[in-house]
Amino acid sequence: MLTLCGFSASNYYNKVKLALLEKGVAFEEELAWVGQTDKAASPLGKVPYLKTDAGPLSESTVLLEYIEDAYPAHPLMPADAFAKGKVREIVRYLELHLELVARNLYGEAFFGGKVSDAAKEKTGEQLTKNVAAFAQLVKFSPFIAGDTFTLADCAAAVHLPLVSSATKIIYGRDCLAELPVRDYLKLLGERPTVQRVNADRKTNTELMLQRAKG
Ligand SMILES: N[C@@H](CCC(=O)N[C@@H](CS)C(=O)NCC(=O)O)C(=O)O
Repeated sequence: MLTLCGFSASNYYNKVKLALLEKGVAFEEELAWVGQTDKAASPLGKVPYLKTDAGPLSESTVLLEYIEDAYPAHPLMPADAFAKGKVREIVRYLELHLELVARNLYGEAFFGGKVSDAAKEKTGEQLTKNVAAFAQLVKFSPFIAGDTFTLADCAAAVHLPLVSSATKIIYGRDCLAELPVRDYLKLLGERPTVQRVNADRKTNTELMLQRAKG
């Protein structure tokens, strides 16, 4: 049995949850807020982490690949080695070159903090460069890596909306505006799995905000 640990407001958590739902793999969810994680399971205290019969694993993309290897039915990866590499490439760009860079803005965009003008400028420059590179890789035909729903869509479904909204709030302009992200997310939103993830996210976000208020 698999237990996915973390909280449903987390986009990294939802990336893994979406893959499990898409594959139809049975799993349980265990609520673990940041600060209440099992350090033996996730040494950096980050969510998500996964408890498996063989032991725990951390890092969302490692979890995606583990689930793919352990449960090969309903594959979310192409069989061809090169096509698989292209899916991994998109996942990496999403995490490392879009999400992680845009995250510099989240303190001000979502959590009532302040980001310095210098940090905003540097982040903006990096995002402009990285989005142009990302645009060379993605297909949107209709899925992000081509005609089949893959792990790259699980990542895109959670990372792209946050990058869009953070840049809209901070710069007054969506850094992904040149890409057909809105239509793509609408298409993904027709999937019952994405609807479930989004519904749970809303409920859990309210809970998270209540907790923050004390
Ligand atoms: N590289 C990690 C990032 C996960 C991550 O940053 N999760 C956030 C919640 S959305 C978290 O646990 N933050 C607490 C921390 O970094 O200490 C992954 O892909 O799983």
